[in-house]
Amino acid sequence: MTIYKSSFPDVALSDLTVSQRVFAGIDPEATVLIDGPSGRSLTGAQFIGGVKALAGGLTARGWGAGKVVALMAPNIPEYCVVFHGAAWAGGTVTTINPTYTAHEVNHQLNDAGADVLVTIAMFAETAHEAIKGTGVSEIVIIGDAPEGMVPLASLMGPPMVEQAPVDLDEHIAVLPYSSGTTGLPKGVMLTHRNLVVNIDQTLAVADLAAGEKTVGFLPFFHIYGLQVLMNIYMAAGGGLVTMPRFDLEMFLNLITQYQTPRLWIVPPVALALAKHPMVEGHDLSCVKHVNCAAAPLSADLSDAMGRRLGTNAAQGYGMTELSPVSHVSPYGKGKPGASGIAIPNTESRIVNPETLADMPPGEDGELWVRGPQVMKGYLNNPAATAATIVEGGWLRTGDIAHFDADGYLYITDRLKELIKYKGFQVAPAEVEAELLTHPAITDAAVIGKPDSEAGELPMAFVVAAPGQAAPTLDEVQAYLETRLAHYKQVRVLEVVDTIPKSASGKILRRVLRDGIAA
Ligand code: AYL
Repeated sequence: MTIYKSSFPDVALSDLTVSQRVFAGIDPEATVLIDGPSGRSLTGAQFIGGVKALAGGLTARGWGAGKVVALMAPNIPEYCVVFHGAAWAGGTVTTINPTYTAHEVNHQLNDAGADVLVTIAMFAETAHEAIKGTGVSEIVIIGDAPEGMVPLASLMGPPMVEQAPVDLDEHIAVLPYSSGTTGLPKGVMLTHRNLVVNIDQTLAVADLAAGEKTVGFLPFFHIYGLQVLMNIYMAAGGGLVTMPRFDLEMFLNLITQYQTPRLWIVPPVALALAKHPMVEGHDLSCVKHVNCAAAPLSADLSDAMGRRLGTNAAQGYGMTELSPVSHVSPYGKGKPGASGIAIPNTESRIVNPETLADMPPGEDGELWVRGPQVMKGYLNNPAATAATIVEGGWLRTGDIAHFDADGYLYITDRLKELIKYKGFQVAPAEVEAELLTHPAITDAAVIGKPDSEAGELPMAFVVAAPGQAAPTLDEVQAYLETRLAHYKQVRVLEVVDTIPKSASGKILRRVLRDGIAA
């Protein structure tokens, strides 16, 4: 067995909950949360006070310890109050993409066993539709609530002074969704231990300074925004300027307004920073370090962005199932095309996915990772958990990679089905299942088609039902619109006679991928 160990000394496991850990890094007097568009802000004391008051109110309403709070909101300061309010009360938060259709929200509410749904007025209608047939009886609205819904402000009760007791290794603090290596999106069970150790592992390397501010546009419902921006950055004493949705001009303005030294981005934003003419009109000399993660960033693009900003362009690597960080590029030490080096307490292997033999150094194989940040498992899915976390506690990432002589990780391919559209996960199995409900489609397969802007585009191969004409791309899109969020939409369609499958009936995605590359 060839094990690549982190070059950093281990960090000790701390016995704090995620909220206790984040609060420990916060200066009560400092401005810690700022709503980008309006400038409305919270000090550390206001933030922590809000969390404790909400924890009190959630507990009084029976939505505290042991309950599941579904949080479906854009990035606004209250997002962080609700997340930590539920955690402080001993609950579990499942994070829902606010652009989801009612159909998708309904599925996640049921799968996660949600007890209450917190959202904003803009999504009240979707929420109302989505809770039908679920365990959610009430909808809580951040801001002014429509008739029949509960305003978040009304839940601000007498504060819960102490953290509700939880088992750090067993209690699920957050339940984001990820499709992992195969199949439908699954609830990823992350414990307080997972989240807290990943904060400490990352901060041991990241060298963040208290009092810095960054612009937080990466959605908090995804593990990148949730952990890296919200928890890790705030635990380091940083201030978050939140943006409810990405807008390049506002992003650039906020960077200069708050003199942001570091940015956390995804590849499509790297492309904009490297190429978009709008960047010319802004003085971004305050930016010293840019971390890009969640999807591949080519050495060329990383170089182009670094040159234009006059900064070090670096990558991090990880996945939801890793809380999410396993590899980062320390400050000023990004290597073009590389995804970083292992953070403390983290071991890696590069394994031949068929024979399970370790590959010789420098050669490509499947990346396996072991460390205290590995998830507890997939919710209600022991089979998927067992296929992903194998003997010895190794997590099979489904990514193809190698290490160079300096211990830098290079992700070169993806073994798993997952499609990344602008850094967002699209599970082919989910899109296929929806396509198969279309009356004129008898079989379907979905793969990612390489695209310079989005990274990959969901591309569907469909077989027409006997005696029927296959639907056009427009028809497929109109059909999927009410079922799937925009980013999962089929962007390319090919009608075929059959879908290539193995003897056991598995779609041969590689054959389809090779076919479009030819
Ligand atoms: P999920 N290069 C190539 N592919 C990547 C990279 C990268 N740097 N980072 C992530 N991926 C892909 O759960 C890879 O296929 O988490 C991986 O299995 O939505 C998958 O994305 C995981 O997708 C960090 C470190 C954020 C990690 C993250 C979260 C990644 C997104 C910040 O510093």
